[in-house]
Amino acid sequence: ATGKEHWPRGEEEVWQAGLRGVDQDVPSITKSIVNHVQTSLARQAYNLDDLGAYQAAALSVRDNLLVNWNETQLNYTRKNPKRAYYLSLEFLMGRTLDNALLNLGLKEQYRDGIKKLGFSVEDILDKERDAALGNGGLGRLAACYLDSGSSTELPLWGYGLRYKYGIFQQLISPEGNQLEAPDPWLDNQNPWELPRLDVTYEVRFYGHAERLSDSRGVWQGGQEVLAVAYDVMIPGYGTKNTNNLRLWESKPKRGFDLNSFNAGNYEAAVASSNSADAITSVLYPNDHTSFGKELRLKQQYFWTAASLADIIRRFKQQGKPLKELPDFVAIQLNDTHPTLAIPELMRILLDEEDLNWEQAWSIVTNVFFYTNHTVLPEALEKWPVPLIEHVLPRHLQIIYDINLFFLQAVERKFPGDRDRLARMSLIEEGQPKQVRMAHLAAIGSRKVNGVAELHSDLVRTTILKDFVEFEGSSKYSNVTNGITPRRWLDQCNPELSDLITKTLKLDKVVWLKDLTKLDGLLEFTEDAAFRKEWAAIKQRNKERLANYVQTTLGLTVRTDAMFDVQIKRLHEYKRQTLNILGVIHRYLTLKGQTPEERKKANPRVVFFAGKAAPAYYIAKLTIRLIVNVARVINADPDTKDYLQLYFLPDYSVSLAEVLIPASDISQHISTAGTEASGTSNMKFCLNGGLLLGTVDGANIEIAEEVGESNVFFFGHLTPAVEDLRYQHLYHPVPLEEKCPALHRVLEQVSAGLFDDADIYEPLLNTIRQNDYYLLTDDFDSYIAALAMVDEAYADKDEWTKKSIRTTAKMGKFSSDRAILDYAESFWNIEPIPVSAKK
Ligand code: F58
Repeated sequence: ATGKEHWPRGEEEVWQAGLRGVDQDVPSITKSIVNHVQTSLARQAYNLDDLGAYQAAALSVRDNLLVNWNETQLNYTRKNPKRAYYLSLEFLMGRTLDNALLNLGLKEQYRDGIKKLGFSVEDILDKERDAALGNGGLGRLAACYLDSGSSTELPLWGYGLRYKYGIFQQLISPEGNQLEAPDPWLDNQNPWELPRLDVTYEVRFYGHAERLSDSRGVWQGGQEVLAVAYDVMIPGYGTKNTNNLRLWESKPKRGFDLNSFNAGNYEAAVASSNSADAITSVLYPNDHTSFGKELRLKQQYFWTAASLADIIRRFKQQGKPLKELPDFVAIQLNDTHPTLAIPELMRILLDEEDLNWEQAWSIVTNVFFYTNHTVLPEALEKWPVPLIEHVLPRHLQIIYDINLFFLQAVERKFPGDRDRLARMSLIEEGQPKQVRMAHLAAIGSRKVNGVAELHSDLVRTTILKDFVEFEGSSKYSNVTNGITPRRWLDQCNPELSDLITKTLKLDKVVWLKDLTKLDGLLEFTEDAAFRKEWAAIKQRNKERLANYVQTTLGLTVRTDAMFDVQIKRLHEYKRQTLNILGVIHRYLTLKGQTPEERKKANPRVVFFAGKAAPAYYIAKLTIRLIVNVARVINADPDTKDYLQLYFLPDYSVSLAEVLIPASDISQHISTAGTEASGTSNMKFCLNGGLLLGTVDGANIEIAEEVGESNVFFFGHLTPAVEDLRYQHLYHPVPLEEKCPALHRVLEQVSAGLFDDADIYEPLLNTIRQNDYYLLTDDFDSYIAALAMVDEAYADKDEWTKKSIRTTAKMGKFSSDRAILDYAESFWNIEPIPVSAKK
């Protein structure tokens, strides 16, 4: 503000008196909560339960967020910087209240105020439902990046969908089967969103497209659906900057079809409105498979079209010509899900803005950036050409045009190389033909990146090799993932955070915003009193987890054992099967020992949690095996003092916040080259848990930081994988010869030691037959690594030193580092702090 601007309306003093903001002392906080009880909830002290108190407290915190949000947005509008937009079909936010209090610096004040009102903060926080609008790592990464974008004061907005149902709730039947229940997370109102019923866009589907010239066309008819904006405030830590996450809801353009209604055909009257509502009704729960469903395609287009329209409207308000769009807008595509934004922006520029092809393509290829999250072939998105033609006829024409110009350019560089053209084409031949979305995302973007060094190398040398050869390697780079230390250390492990603050003699804001400061802990590894405190905190976190298991499952966990944790989506490549077969191996070994021999064993409690895609039969069978092995071994008096096993149902962000701080060792044991990065590996290590893993994804960079002597690595390396698979197919060796230990384990499962005989044959056959994920190759070294873990744990003091060193070296993995890397090397945007004045 220059100070010279004149007040837009009314009497400035009257406005300013009202615009004071929100007072943050305890009496003002209690007043505001009581006020919300009375006027927002229409309740009273007499009938207020914990849920009501949560809602009132949340509304009161929201007032603070709104004030900061408004100031931040006004500041952006005034300064008009280049902005970045993160397009993600998933934002796995978890709970908000505790995080908002932390970022606002109001935890203590609200704790006091809530206590004065007769409630406990812990009970209230526990009433909030997780916002579970994501499947796993990709969605949680998006949430961490939003936190870091605000915390580093970058002008970064998220765009996603407001699903009415998040990821399904997982129930486990008595037989051990996963059952799915809906997650109606919006049922008790959501205080964290702001409906913007005035911010709407029309989105078209179906209809017909006509070409008007070489590059221009028109698209008419079909179905029009309305996109309505809901804004979620994203507070930064230690700053007033509060960014926006805009989620779109679909609704019918007109309530219902009055003609059918008047003719008495009520079903037809609501049919079109139902189909409009359906678009944002549910998150697809598939993890690493591309399904080709029409509704999923409609979700992707609905969201990208609304987001682009919103971005362009905001840009146009500045009155600048569209050729300057890349100077003011960067759009990050979180995987290929938003790739339709590329032909959609072409359509807008060609058909609506009258630009020619070269102008339009040059804008597009300077605005978009693409992050790849997997090299697994079954996860690479492809859409059938006939489906796109039906739903988005104009976009198919544009995709064909992009392909034509692109292949002409390839042909000029590599004349006569037909195989290369076929490999690089946006269209895969076949019945039906399919559009390869990763190819479209790559050629339409300014930069392409993978999410850890090894993964980015694999992107460059395997799935996009031809593109690197054609376009040069500088476009293809790496940004290793990160996690927010606010949620994943300070919030989930407050005692450890306090100890770190006390030890480093730094304000906690300082090290939570520059995580490399953790390095300062190294010199305390030799301080026995410090180690004692460190170990005691781990112990209390283990007791907190045991307490959770006791209250939710009614089971008693012994806390004097090593806690060994594997939590992630169930998938063959993540090899939960290797882990459970390892547990059975340990059980059989213990059973074969005398009571005297057993006393030498290192007691271990193994935890699993994670959801299987509802249609993923082998993953569901793995859950069933874990549950039934747990039932048998937890009841075996010979072994139960040395080995316990738990499958914790309904894994979520909130459950992770309890499990991660309690882990002594965690497992990240994917077949080498399959896990792009992993991010829970970083969370465990940040909380002083050691890592047992394969040489894969970000495990490698974690080992580089903490030193190989502080991690437990095993298994074959990436370059060996292809060869081993070839051996399995063409020179198979009988399992009893190749890996007798594993053979013995499989025999016991087949024989019905844990469940009906034969139930697990389809799962065991994946190993006995072609063993694509290399369990038979890695089992022996896995068992050896587990033994090394036992041996290391026997020396508790040495183990604590490793734990401290691990936390101390995790600075690199802050999502602040990652988001600043995107901002500097890709987006070319800068921090825009909201002025400090209140
Ligand atoms: C994950 N991908 C990677 N996809 O597997 C993991 O290694 C990485 O750390 C993480 O991304 C963040 O980069 C992932 O979570 C999904 O969940 C998709 C959801 C939509 C359908 C396809 C899978």
